[in-house]
Amino acid sequence: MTEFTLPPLPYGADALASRHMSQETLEFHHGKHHQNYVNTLNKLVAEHPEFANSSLDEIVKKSYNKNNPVFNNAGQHWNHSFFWKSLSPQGGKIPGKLEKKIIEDFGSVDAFKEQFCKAGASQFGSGWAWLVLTPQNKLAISKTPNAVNPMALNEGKALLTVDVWEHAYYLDYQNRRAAFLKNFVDELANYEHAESLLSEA
Ligand code: MN3
Repeated sequence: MTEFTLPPLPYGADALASRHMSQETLEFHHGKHHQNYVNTLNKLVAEHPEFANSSLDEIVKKSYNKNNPVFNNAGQHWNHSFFWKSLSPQGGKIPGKLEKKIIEDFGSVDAFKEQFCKAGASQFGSGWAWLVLTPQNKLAISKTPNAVNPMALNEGKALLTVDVWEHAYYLDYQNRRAAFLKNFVDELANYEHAESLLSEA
């Protein structure tokens, strides 16, 4: 049977503190919240043999709108694993190829950042904002509630995400989600990783 594990952070827990995501936030978010989704997913998969021996991607797709407890934990495991890769201690710098595509599809880098932040700010309650490459090969912004992601919705390939649930920012920003999102696009976002996914597509 597939046993899912918590992926280690791709940087130290204190590596983003100078970019306004504290060690305490990362330790709780990764070590407690994400670990809990992994543990619950393993327990649920053991109880639902139809998901045994499936990859995480397959479980996300098969359980969406079919088995909410499995989907919620599989989706959150997928989304958080992707979120850690969407952050970087050298974040905020947009490499050339991605910048060119952003300007083509949004008009300007500022317009992209504005739309991305607006999506995150307007997601009521918990959820995610995404930069996606659509099947038509266009960049697009998406927002999803709770554990939902672009793969479950068949919206295209996720390039970048930010968690807008309060546990992602409350210790550092209290209720100021807009300030957290602005800091994400300017200081934290791993655009190098987004560009590498764009190149693979
Ligand atoms: Mn979270």
